[in-house]
Order: sequence, then structure tokens, then C-alpha cells
Amino acid sequence: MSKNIRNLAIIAHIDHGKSTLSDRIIEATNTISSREMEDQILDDLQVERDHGVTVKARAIQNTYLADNNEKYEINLIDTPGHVDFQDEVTKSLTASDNAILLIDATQGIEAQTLANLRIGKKLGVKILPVINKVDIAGINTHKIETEIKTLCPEYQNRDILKISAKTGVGIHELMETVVLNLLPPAGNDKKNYLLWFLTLIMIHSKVLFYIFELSMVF
Ligand SMILES: Nc1nc2c(ncn2[C@@H]2O[C@H](COP(=O)(O)OP(=O)(O)OP(=O)(O)O)[C@@H](O)[C@H]2O)c(=O)[nH]1
Ligand SMILES: [Mg+2]
Repeated sequence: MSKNIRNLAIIAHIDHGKSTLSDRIIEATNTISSREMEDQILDDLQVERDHGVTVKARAIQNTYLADNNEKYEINLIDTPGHVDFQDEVTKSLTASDNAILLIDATQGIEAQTLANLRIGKKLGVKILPVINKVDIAGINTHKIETEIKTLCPEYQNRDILKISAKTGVGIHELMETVVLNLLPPAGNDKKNYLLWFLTLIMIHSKVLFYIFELSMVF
């Protein structure tokens, strides 16, 4: 039943914490045991681990037991933030009904924040803006919140979620917001699954090409 499915991409400027947030979501859903868990676990290509940069979107299916005692399937895609890999973001958003737009509290709105938000809106994806890295001392989120509300007027009268993907602060509230406020897939279940898996195949088929490209870049 698609009512308890959330197809979700995490989008952001480079280094704003998408892969770290993916780790926390994987933990919150017990998808991978704590023994097997490691930082930025979805960045499994050697080149990604060497440089701390995501180059290839990754999808992972998680089951979340919400406070209302219902189970939700959270199909999560961690996308790259580097402008060279924007194609991956577009494909990921095509398969998603929702996107977490993650904003680093120390950096604010940046070029890829805006570019990815534009793609998401164009594709009709529901955007959930979230401010990350609130564990860092001395940050002031007021200006970022005002900017977010200008870019996403639907949040004008709502609090913007603030989290630390590193320490886990705010992750439970984020998970509950995902299941309560974000959208289930519209329409036919079989068609949705087909689209999801086709997108995964497309994403994975590009990996060899990216490894080749990166060997030229780094
Ligand atoms: N202090 C602090 N650091 C964080 C937080 N979230 C992520 N980081 C750090 O920020 C850096 C980048 O994190 P990533 O999760 O790799 O960022 P990303 O958005 O996936 O990066 P790309 O995929 O390359 O765009 C790492 O050093 C993380 O440890 C946070 O909440 N607080
Ligand atoms: Mg990443």
C-alpha cells in the first residue's frame, strides 16, 4: 500500500551533510546493524572515501516504525552536491515525490542549494527545507530561516527543522515530519515501483563513467 511509502531524495550544496544525514536515517530505521555501520556508509566507492565527496547517487530502502506505531517504507536517495554531478540529482528527483533540502548552518544558501531547489520545484517534488550542523558553536540560523521562507513561501508560517546530522539532534523530529507531512507516491503502486527501479538501474549504470571522469579530475 503506497500510503505508507515515502520516496525521498536528499539534495544540497556540496558538503552540507547529505551523506551524514543518510547515515542517521539508516540508523533510525535499523537498516544496517551498528556493528556494520561506518561514517558516510553510502559513499562506498574508493574515490568517494578518499576525497569525502559523493559522486554517485545511492538509493536505500528503509523501514521506519513511527510514533503512531505504523511502519513506513522510506526509499532514500543520497545525491551528490558537486555541480559536475547535477545530472544525478535530476534523475534522483525524477524518481522522488519529496526532497529534503539540506542547508549547512555555517554556510547558508549556496549555488547548488538554489540550483537543486529549482530542479525539484520544476519536477513538482515536495521540498522539506532542513538546517544542518546546528551543533557548531556560534551559529545564527535567523538569516537562513528568512531566506528559506522567501524561497519556499509555503514555510512562511512554519518552523524550519534544525538538526545535527553529526550528533543526531533533531533526527527523530525529522523522521516524524517525513512520515506525517511528506507525500506518498501518487497513483498506481506497480508503476511507482517500476519507475523507482528503472531510476536505480540508470543511476548504477553511470558508475563506470564517473570513475573514469574522476580519474581525469583528481
Ligand atoms: N559539525 C557537524 N559536521 C557535520 C554535520 N553533518 C555533516 N558534517 C560534516 O560535514 C562534512 C561533509 O559531510 P557529508 O555528509 O560528506 O556531506 P555531503 O553533503 O554528503 O557532501 P557531498 O556528497 O560531497 O556533496 C563531513 O566532514 C561531515 O562530518 C553536522 O551536523 N555537524
Ligand atoms: Mg555525500
